[in-house]
Amino acid sequence: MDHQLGLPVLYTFRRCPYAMRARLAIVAAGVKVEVRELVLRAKPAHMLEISPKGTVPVLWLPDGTVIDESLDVMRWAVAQNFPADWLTLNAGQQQQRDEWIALLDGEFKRNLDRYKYPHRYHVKTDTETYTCDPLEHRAVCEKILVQWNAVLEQQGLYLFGNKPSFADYAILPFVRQFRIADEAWFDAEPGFDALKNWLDTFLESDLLEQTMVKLTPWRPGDAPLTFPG
Ligand SMILES: N[C@@H](CCC(=O)N[C@@H](CS)C(=O)NCC(=O)O)C(=O)O
Repeated sequence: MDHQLGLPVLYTFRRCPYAMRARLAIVAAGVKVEVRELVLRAKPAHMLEISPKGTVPVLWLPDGTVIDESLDVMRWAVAQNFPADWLTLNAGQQQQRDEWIALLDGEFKRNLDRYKYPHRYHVKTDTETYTCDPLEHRAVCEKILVQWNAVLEQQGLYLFGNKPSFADYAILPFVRQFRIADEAWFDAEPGFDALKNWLDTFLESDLLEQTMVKLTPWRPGDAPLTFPG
């Protein structure tokens, strides 16, 4: 189970937006890790041992430190080597970044889940019946996206101007997921031009391609794999 390559070990799941933001920062920073892809319904015992809450991503450093929040993995990666093409944010921008990420991880994600998987939120008991309406939740996400669209109209390609930053890559995997929930609707929706341009730039990027490499789920005893490969 140990660090055979002397590299940090990353437990990850390809399509998870939290794991994606961690991998985006790792690739952008030019850092190498040993990667262990998993399936959520069969998490490796070792991952659960070091991080009992059982969410991905989990980064396990050679000194035994465990980092099991995606934003902390991003922070760790950029602290190793700040990505050359990312914008360094001033104090005001950092505050704005933190507010946007809190909005994304809170209200946006809560409503995104109810838009994508309404059946998980229906309640039917003897005393209560609640049917989750996905379109109500889509509308909440849409209002938030309207705000970011307005920012992007002002700023250019990215949230803080023409260079990407931590905020863009913390947020974009979730906007991608929002689009995937109903691509035809999203693509036809008027008034999102700046946001669509931001998302398209991301979807077409080499960075995303490297981040989304397909891996076979890891099993104990497998030969270690590096990421990026
Ligand atoms: N706050 C955590 C959330 C991570 C998270 O919820 N990841 C999901 C996958 S997208 C997960 O592992 N869920 C556990 C499960 O579905 O069993 C973070 O930012 O790292």
